[in-house]
Order: sequence, then C-alpha cells, then structure tokens
Amino acid sequence: MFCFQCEQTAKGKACTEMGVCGKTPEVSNKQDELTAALIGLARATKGLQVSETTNKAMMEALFVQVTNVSFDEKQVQEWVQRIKTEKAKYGNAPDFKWEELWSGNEDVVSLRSTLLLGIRGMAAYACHAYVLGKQDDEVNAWFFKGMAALGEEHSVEEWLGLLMEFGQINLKCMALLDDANTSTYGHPIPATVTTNVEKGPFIVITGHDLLDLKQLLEQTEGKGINVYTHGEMLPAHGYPELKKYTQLKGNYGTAWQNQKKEFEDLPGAILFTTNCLMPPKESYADNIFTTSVVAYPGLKHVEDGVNGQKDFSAVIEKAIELKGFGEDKEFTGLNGGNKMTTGFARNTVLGVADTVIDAVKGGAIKHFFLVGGCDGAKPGRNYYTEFVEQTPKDTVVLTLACGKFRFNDIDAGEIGGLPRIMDMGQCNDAYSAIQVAVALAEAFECGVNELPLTLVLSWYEQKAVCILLTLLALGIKNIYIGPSIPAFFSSTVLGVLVEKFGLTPISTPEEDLKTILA
Ligand code: FSO
Ligand code: SF4
Repeated sequence: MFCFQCEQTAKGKACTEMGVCGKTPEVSNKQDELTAALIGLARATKGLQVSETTNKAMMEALFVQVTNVSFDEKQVQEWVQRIKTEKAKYGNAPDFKWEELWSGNEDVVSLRSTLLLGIRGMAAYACHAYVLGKQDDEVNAWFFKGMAALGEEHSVEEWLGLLMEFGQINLKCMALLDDANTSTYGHPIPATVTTNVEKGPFIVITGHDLLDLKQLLEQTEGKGINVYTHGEMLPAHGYPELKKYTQLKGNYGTAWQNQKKEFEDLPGAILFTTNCLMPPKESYADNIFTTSVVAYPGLKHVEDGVNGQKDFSAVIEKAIELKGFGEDKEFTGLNGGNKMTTGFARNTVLGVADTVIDAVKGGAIKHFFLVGGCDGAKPGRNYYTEFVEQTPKDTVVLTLACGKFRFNDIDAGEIGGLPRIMDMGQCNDAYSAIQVAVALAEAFECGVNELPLTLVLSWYEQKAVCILLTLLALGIKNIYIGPSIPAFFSSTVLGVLVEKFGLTPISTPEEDLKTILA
C-alpha cells in the first residue's frame, strides 16, 4: 500500500504497511484500483455526453476514498466493478495502471497527488449538494477533466494551471452546496448549544450530511428520543429548518478524533453520516450505524432508500434499547465550558456588516483571524487553542470545521455586540468566510490581501486540500498552515507555494501573532 493523503500519515511520509487511520493495505490497494478505474472512465467519456448515473458514480466513488470513510474492501471492490461497468458504456478507452499513480518524478507525483486529493475532497461536497437536488454541469464535467488529466503527462506549469483551475471549480462546488443547504434549511442564525445530555434515550449524529439529520429528526419526532450532534454536525443547530425540531437538544462531545473516548460507555445510538469514522472499540461498536458511503466491516449500515428516503428505525430501536442516561448529565467542551455557539454564517455576519465596518474604522476591531480547518489526533494541535487564547481583545476570531472544538467553549467576550469567536459552520462553509472577506474588501475598497485579516488553517484530510487550493486560486496570500506540511508537497512544490503565495508553516502562537500584528 501507499497512502499519504492525510495529515497523520506514518512518519510524516506515507503509510506503507498499515494506515495510521486503521485503513488496511487491502482497502488501500483497492482504492488505488478504483482511482485507476475512474481515470479510465474519464478517458472513455472524453467528448461524449455523460449520463446522470455516471456523474453520480464518479462523485460517490471519489468520496468513498476520503480519509475515515470506508474501511471495507468489499465495498471498494463493488465500486471498482461499478466504475468498470460505467466505462464500458462509453467504448473501450485504454485502462490506466494504478502503479503509475505514485511513480515518476517526485515533483510530478506531488502535483498529481495534490490534484487527485483535492478532487476527492470536492467530491464529498458535490455529493452533499446532490442529495439536496443540486448539481452543476461545470463541476460535474471537471471531475472527468481532472481525473483524465491525472493520467496524462504535464509540465510543472501545466499542473499548477490545473490546480488553480480546480480551485476555482471547487469554489463553485462550495457555492452550490451553500445554495443547497440555505435553500433547503434556511440561512443559519446564531445559536447557543448546550453540551449537556438529558436523561432518556438519545441518538448522536456525526459527519456532515444535513439531509440524514433532517430525516432522522422527522423519524424521531414525538418518540421521546433526543438527538445530539457531534463533530462537524454542530452547525446544524443554526439552520431554522433543523433547529425547529425540539428533540434536537444539543451537542455531545467534540471533534472526530476524540470519539473512542467519547463513545465508550455512551448509552445512546451513534450515526456516522460521512468522513469521521475511526475503527470502533468493541465496547461500543454495536451502537454504531453507518450510512451512505461510510462503511466498516461488521458495522450496521443504513441503506439508501427509494427516492433518497432512508429508514432509521434500526437506529431508533437501538436508542430505545440502550435507554440513555437515567438522569440529566453535564458535559463540557475541551476547556470546561458547557455551551458552544454556531450559526455565524455569511448571512448573519453580512447582516451586521455596517456595525463591523464601523468597528474597524473606529478602531474597535483591529484584526480578523480565520482560525479554521480540521482537527486531528497528533500533538501540536494545541497551537490553535493557544493561538485563540492569545488573540488580543480587539480582534475577532472567525472559525469553521471541527478544529474549532479546541476553543469553541471558551468565553472570549464580545466586541461591538458580537461575540469575539464566531463559528461560521462546517468546513464547506469556508465559502461563507470567503464571501465575508470579499464583501469586506469591497467595503474598504481594497483587495482581500490588504484587509486586516489572517487565515490560520489546520488541515487533516482531503477537503482541507480542496479548500486550500480554492484560497490560493483566489490569490489569497500569506496563509498560515499547520500542524504540519502535507507529505504530498515535494520540497519544490512547497517552495513554489511559499514563494508565489507566501504559504507559511505555523511556528508558535506567540511568534506568529507577533508577526501578524506587527
Ligand atoms: Fe476536516 Fe473535521 Fe469537515 Fe472532517 S473537518 S476533519 S472529518 O470533520 O471533514 O473538514
Ligand atoms: Fe495513512 Fe491517512 Fe492514508 Fe489513512 S488516510 S492510510 S492515515 S495517509
């Protein structure tokens, strides 16, 4: 096996014997076969009209390969077969050999991998939009263009061009998902979410899929079963069409990498909707349900139903069987706080744009930080907690994705009636952050790079890769990135990113804050 797609990759280089995430060599090798099959499919469809079935198969088969999604060799093998069947519908273009994926000139492997991993990340977003009835021809077509490009020879300049083009397409895809979410569930509004769990049966839902949550809420209504979000599902509390369900009570636990501790002995059913699954401990494996592309051998799976309607009755029955806690329980976030806020997406922030602009002009707000991205298990991520703790009182911290659990229970006070820490949502809501930055730049008649704004990102998996490429494609400079530099960036590629975009590896919170605020 060879896999270096996520931040926790073995020795910071590559997993070659067993995935640090728990992915087996068998699954990893099958994923390479699947990637090769997808390149073959992309070749075969060149110049032809692609059917909706093929489009959907392309995005789902890519999503399956994102870190912490599938640990199931059988499932990946089924995808290989399905993609080969799809390819056959478009004639007999030559196959791509998977051995070619990770071989060749180091810089070319690096650029090819960056594009592949970005595409995998975008596929997750496209799938979330798709289940809400939204697709975009240009985004769909780019999956095929990008995958075909992986099987071709390109100069370094051409690869960089492809990466920038991809970044722009991913912006479109995030806009599509933003549109899908807000048109279905309304614009998020600020919400304060408890970390406590009430007595009685309950279900914890994690991952990013809001439609799964919506259907779960419909099916638990009036049944005396409470629902709690976990990880990337926390921002659901901001959406009017989701928060209206009174049994959606609060948020249990923190980010994905704490699940083994948080789910141990938990007397509730747990539903994994997307990429957050770790190999479960035996003690709670029976309480877990996976759905859509998430799969782990031996775990119960809720199948896609007719017209996208799923039947969560097995999850509900499990919650009833487990009974929940006998009394109300108090839990806290990682810093001892017992509430978290969310819902500060673009509509809310831009709704108070005048206040924000006045506060900047009047000197009440000196700087904005976007401290966002993935969380992970490796040491070194305390940087983000300490960074936020050390931000001066006249600065605002915007955040998104699961990295926020490092500090989202800290009461950092207010600035001009707004909380100093504002959660904009899931990782895909980077779109919201971009919209806010663009609006501020317009208001101040300057470029985004001239704003008193610094992006301090943490990365873990491939969605962070596609977001980073979007930010770079937008020309956003001097982004801080940590906790480590992706293993798939060769030293030459990293050199280009540093030189062209001022991409900066994090150092210490003290040092970085000093430089930023100088
Ligand atoms: Fe990355 Fe977190 Fe959303 Fe994940 S955020 S790590 S599992 O939830 O996908 O950005
Ligand atoms: Fe290793 Fe990450 Fe790949 Fe898992 S996803 S095998 S941890 S690089």
